[in-house]
Amino acid sequence: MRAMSAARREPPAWRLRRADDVQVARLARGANLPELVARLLVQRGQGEPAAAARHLDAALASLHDPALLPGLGEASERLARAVRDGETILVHGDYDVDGVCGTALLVELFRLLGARAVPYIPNRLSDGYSFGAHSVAEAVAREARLVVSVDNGTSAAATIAELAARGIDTIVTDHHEPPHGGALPVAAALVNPKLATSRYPFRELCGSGVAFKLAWGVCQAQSGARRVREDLRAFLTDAMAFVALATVCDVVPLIDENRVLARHGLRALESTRRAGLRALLARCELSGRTLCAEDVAFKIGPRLNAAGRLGSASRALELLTARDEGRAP
Ligand SMILES: [Mn+2]
Repeated sequence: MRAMSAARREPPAWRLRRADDVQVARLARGANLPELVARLLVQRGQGEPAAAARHLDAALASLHDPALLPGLGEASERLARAVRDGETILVHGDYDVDGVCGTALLVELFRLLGARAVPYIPNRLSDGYSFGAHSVAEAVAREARLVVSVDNGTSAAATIAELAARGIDTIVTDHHEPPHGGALPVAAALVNPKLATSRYPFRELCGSGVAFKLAWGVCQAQSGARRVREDLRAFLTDAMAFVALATVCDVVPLIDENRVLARHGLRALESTRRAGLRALLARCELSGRTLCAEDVAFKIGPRLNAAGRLGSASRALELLTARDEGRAP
């Protein structure tokens, strides 16, 4: 505490990133931008006119094709089979905002597609971190034939082998670095932009961002076209609210796709009709406001994380997915 109050008295020693003045002037003139904006863009590595325009527009059209993600084809084929055969799918998240938001997103999508999907968020205090024996016990108890991980699983080779030994397939969706020197899980699909084999153009998605790209790919497969059919399109647009929450709370850099997802997701959050999210916005005194990343980082995020810190992130999940005014606390 003493260190903090001392820091508050001393003015911060800002060290500004350098920007090439010639490049700044060229961008300002070429893109018709104020010099200050051009300088900020150059400092952030967005100094080329095309990159600067993409960054400023943050248009949905600049999102990368989900098919470029490794494992996406296998994952969406396995999911189609689960939907067709009425298998129970256990969506296995993690207890922070990223894990809970991605779990909410996938459970809702799978149910929309007619699948039997059940969420599972481990208890931080009794189950410990991520995948473990508790994951196998839960999958068996729920009679799941397929586990879909969110925001974890890349390092869970042993648990995923245990699941496979019981006839349960796993689709891993994750954004964590693969284990150094360790074996990757033998899974039905590994969807992670950080895999060594990945050709995906952007590595910095959060776990919910990866889950969103899987959801999009599944929606394309279900639509039988790259252009997603109208009801699924509405779902994806709305679900971007979850991705914005996770993108900001997981502190991934707000560049490239993350900026697009955060920007459009914040708009979706402002106008959400989900009772739980509306109650949460009201509690944060943000109803009817134009939301920014700071609102998520300092007001909404900590409230969602609190449930996980106290052990049970399932309550945060319940809040995110609540559609009934009476249920939303
Ligand atoms: Mn994460």
